[in-house]
Amino acid sequence: MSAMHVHVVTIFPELFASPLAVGIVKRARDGGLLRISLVDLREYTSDRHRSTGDYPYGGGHGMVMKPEPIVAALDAIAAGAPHARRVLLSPRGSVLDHALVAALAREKDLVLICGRYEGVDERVRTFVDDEISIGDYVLSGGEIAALVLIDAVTRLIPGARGNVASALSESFTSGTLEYPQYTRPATFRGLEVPPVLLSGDHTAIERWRESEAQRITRRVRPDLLREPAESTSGTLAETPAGPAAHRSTAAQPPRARARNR
Ligand code: 9D3
Repeated sequence: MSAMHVHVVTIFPELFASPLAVGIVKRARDGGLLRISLVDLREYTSDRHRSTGDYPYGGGHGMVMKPEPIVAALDAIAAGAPHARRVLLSPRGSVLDHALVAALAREKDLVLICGRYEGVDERVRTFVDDEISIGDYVLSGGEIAALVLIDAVTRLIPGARGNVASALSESFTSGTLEYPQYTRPATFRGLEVPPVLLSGDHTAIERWRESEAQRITRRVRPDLLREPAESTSGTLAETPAGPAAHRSTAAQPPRARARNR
């Protein structure tokens, strides 16, 4: 099994060190299941000031990411990984969910492009396969979103966690939230562990866990119980033509568009 290779294009490579040096991600890297290459976007600038952003045509506040350094970095990565799936992290993307994480986890090479400033030049989208957001709130850039994506994808790489059975039993594959869990002591500050969990009756325990999971999901996330989560294999909503058009995710059935908001 050859390692999955994630290439991260960013102006802040130093931001990635500690999150990728602990836990399951560290284990996957140390075990040769995951390789991460941090690509400093400034290395692909050509002007004296190593600029990665510029003022917006038409006016407006803030700066826009210049297209040349990003596409130069993509070209350099493509020299070694011509089939890499290119993902732009952006608030305009489709929202990351388990189905999309699972699809990404099947790739050999991923390129994650982290935007900064007020966004990236629109023409960059011609060179990417997917545009992904991690939720409807504003971040300062794509880096933390890229870390979220790497973390979630790594958990699904075969062998990254002890066994594959736990991957299948994980929440969001099952369609409900998790049941309540307890460990010792049996009484903590007057709070008791539910007696059924101490009963040794494994059938009763299983029934209790299922009903608790249902009750909690109904209260917190009723949307998870209504529609079964649908597969999202691709997310590039616009630009059906261009260099990305031949890729597996470019052509989408109309229903995929609905997830793009
Ligand atoms: C005025 C419109 N703003 C969009 C909501 C501008 C803007 C704000 C922040 C453009 C880019 C950013 C930086 N955010 C990301 O790069 C980003 C992000 C996010 O902000 N939320 C959720 N997911 C992501 S993935 C990348």
